[in-house]
Amino acid sequence: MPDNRIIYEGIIERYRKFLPVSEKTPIITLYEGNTPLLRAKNLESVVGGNINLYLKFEGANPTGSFKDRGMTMAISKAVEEKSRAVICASTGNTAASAAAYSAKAGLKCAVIIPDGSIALGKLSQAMMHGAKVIALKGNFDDALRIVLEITEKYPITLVNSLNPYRIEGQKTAAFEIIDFLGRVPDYHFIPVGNAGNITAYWKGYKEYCGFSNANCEFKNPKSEIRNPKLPKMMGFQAAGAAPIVKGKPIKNPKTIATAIKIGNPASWKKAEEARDESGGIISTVTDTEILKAYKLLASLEGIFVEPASAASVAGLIKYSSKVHKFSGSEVIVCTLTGHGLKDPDRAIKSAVKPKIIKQDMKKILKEIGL
Ligand code: AN7
Repeated sequence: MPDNRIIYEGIIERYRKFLPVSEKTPIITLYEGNTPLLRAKNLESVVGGNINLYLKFEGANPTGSFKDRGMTMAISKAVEEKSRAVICASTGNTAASAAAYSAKAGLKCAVIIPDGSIALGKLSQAMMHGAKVIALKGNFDDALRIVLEITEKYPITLVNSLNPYRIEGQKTAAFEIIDFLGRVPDYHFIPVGNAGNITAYWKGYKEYCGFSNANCEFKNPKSEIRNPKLPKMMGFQAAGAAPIVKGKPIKNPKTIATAIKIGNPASWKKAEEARDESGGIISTVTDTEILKAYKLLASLEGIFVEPASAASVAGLIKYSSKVHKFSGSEVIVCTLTGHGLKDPDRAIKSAVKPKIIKQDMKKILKEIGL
């Protein structure tokens, strides 16, 4: 009899050697990570050149975004450190993830969200998981400032990406890409909001390839890696919320991609380091470009993402049409950060509405085009 038992493991168990955990760390997991890295042949022809395009679909995580990788670490460490409560400011996905992992761990969870600026799916998740949801009159940057003030003065654990365990967990996405491809990509395109994720991927690529800091025991763990050169990190902000590109905080950030509607990113400096060390760029994409990529992903690749997630693909399309013609057989990865069901309003606004028809087969067939 073949042994067909399915083994589930989260990112902590899978990459324990690379993470700051010990036998004493209780592992709070929803089996996050191990997300699909999909070859995107149909989009390759839109981008042009002879590229090999892969999409890292982080919407396949348990709460529907990449935040789960960092949250399993942050919540596990909070429990290990005997914390009783956690708090975050959030454009929605961090809140949904913190609420879910806190529910699993039995921790009290408070989330501060910008009133009116978070997608319905995310809000419903935070509410259903029993978090204390506070809608702040203000934007994300105001919420983060207040949360930092609270965590300085009161015994409550910060689970925003300023919590270093979040970055540690999120770096595992880069590990998975190397494990799947057997090499590092040439380019990595990624949306940038608070800039935690670009920071995490860059750390992950460096550590896994043995270009690591002194703490990493693993030197060249993958001798079969054919291309140890590290990828260029290509970050994209929404044009109306692009503080890193503009070189100054944006007071009133504006974009339909509410997840990345952030005017003063927490990991600003680290994102610039990732850009500069890798020889990459941080640039902008307009809402129109984001929505175009959002629709292409759904219609050409069968992948439904939320608008912010499409910033990576929008960035790739823009870069390849305006800046750099890919000519060789470059390996390119785009991270798709969150699931399309997070923001049903935007989807319904972006597509053709269903037609209402009486119970008449002929009319129905005509409408289908048969
Ligand atoms: C789908 O949930 O900041 O550059 O509070 O939800 O690491 O901030 C979300 C960010 C991209 C940007 N795509 O990542 C939050 C929050 C999606 C996101 C980003 C976010 P970072």
